[in-house]
Formats: sequence, C-alpha cells, structure tokens
Amino acid sequence: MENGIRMIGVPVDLGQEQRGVDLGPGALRYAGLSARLAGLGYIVEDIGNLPVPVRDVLGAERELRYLPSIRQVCETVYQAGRSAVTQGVMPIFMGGDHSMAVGSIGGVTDEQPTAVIWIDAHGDYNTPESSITGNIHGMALAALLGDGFPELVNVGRPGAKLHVSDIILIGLRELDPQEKLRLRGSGIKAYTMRDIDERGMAAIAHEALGRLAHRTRLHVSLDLDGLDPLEVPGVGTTAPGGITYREAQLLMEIIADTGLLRSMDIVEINPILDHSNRTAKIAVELTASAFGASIL
Ligand code: NNH
Ligand code: MN
Ligand code: MN
Ligand code: MN
Repeated sequence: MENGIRMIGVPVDLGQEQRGVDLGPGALRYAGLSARLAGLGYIVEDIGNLPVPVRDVLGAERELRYLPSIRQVCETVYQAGRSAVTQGVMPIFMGGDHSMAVGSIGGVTDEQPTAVIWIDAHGDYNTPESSITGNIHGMALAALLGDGFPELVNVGRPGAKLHVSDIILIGLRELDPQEKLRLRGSGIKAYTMRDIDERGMAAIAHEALGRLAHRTRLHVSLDLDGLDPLEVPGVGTTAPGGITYREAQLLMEIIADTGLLRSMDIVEINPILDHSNRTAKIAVELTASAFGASIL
C-alpha cells in the first residue's frame, strides 16, 4: 500500500436541504483525523478545502437544485482525486454531502478501475424522475453508473464511471419506491440491514470483498447515516436501526486486511445536529481501522 495520505476537504451542502453538512471537514480535522493516521505511520498531507460556493449566494440556482454548482464542485473534486492517484498518494475526501462522490469516485477511477464499497442507509440510486425530494445527494450512485443528469454523468470524463459488478452497498434500510424498483433491476449487489442481522457483519464483509476480488484497488464511500443514529447522531437524514459502531469497526478491519484500500469518502457528517463532535470522532476511528489500526 502507498504510504501517503492526502486529506481533501469538500464542504458541499448543496446536494440536500439541511444546513450544517458543509462543516464536516472542520469536524473531522478537530476530531484529529490527520494525527490519528500519522500515528499509524502514514505521511499525511492536508491540502485544505476545495472551493465550494456557499448556498446563501446562489439564490436563483435553488430551483435547479444547485445542479450547476454541484457539477462544478464535482469537476474540481474529480481532478483532485485523479491527481492524488497519479502522484501515488491515497485521497481521503472529507464531505460535505454525498453528491461529491460523483467527483471523488470519478477521479480515482480515471486511471485504473477501482471497486467501491458504499456504506449507507440509502441507495443514492435515484434519477431526477424517481426522486421524491429532488436532492442530488440521493442520485450520486446512479450518476456514477450512468443514469440521471448528463451534467453529473459526464463529470471528468463522459459516461459511467463504474460497472455494476464494481459496487456493493452495505447498510441499506431506506429506499424510495421507484428507487427500490430501479435497484432491484440493476444487478447491483446490496446488503440490507436484514442481511447484516441474519448473517452477521463478518460474513457480509468477507462475501462482499470476494465479489470485488476482480479489482486490485478499493474505495470506501462512508455515509455516516449508514450507522445507527443512536450512536452517530450528527447526520442530516437519520434512519433508525442501522449498523452498530462495532459492526462498522469490524467491516473496516476486514477491509484493512485486504491491503487494497486506496481512497475513501467520509460524508454527511452534520456537526450542527451532533453532540460534542461524536460523529466525527467515530468517523476518525473507523477511518483509522480501514487504514490498518488494530486493537492489539
Ligand atoms: N432517498 C432520499 C432522497 O433521494 C434520501 C437520500 N438521503 C441520503 N442519502 N442521505 O444517502 O432524497
Ligand atoms: Mn448517501
Ligand atoms: Mn444516506
Ligand atoms: Mn444522508
């Protein structure tokens, strides 16, 4: 595994309606992400935040659900991700809402194909037609697979960035009706909370990684709302009955064992809704485990 990690802040809140998720990069920095990773032996470089327009100055774009600005942000994120990979350092994208994954995953797959584990309560598999809210963070995965607004599908390079066999969802428990039909017909492998309850996280994690074994690089897209809101209250769209802290730790530890992790998103942390930065602190611990921290 490469030895360099590059932290990239993406304070975007335009993909959803709650205020506060733009403060996620700061919350992760205050929770000590950089020092925690440096303590594992990595050379950690924080390049600060990428430029993201503030919602309050975008006025008229609201009717467009901020699509022009989100597209521009994702283009910038894409180039940052692509540069990190070409320079041989591992990018950690600190969101921000999940819309930025269109750029991050697009960028890290630019040179070499990369498998993705998407941890989320939601499918983020809406198109503008299937979405109830119109919020673009709920469309990010669909865009990466080639469906939805062309402005998002074509960020960085034209067309789909992932093949259905390159992506696995873990933690699902809240899908919109049309999104559910789309996901069923997609061929995407998704592990719901029921799967985790019945089979246990260890079995799910090993099976998921086995299904991605055709790739030698792995990206983890961690939406903190995949975890249970009782443990992780600082997220905008809470869904009860989620992944426990220990289950998430185990998943990250098993991912670390592969040695294939090359990049990561940490998204949807909303410090305004949190208690004492708890959610970011948990995200730091999970990230450390994914990058090889072990208990003993
Ligand atoms: N499915 C809903 C929507 O598209 C909720 C998406 N919210 C998320 N996704 N937090 O991860 O609006
Ligand atoms: Mn999400
Ligand atoms: Mn979610
Ligand atoms: Mn969310």
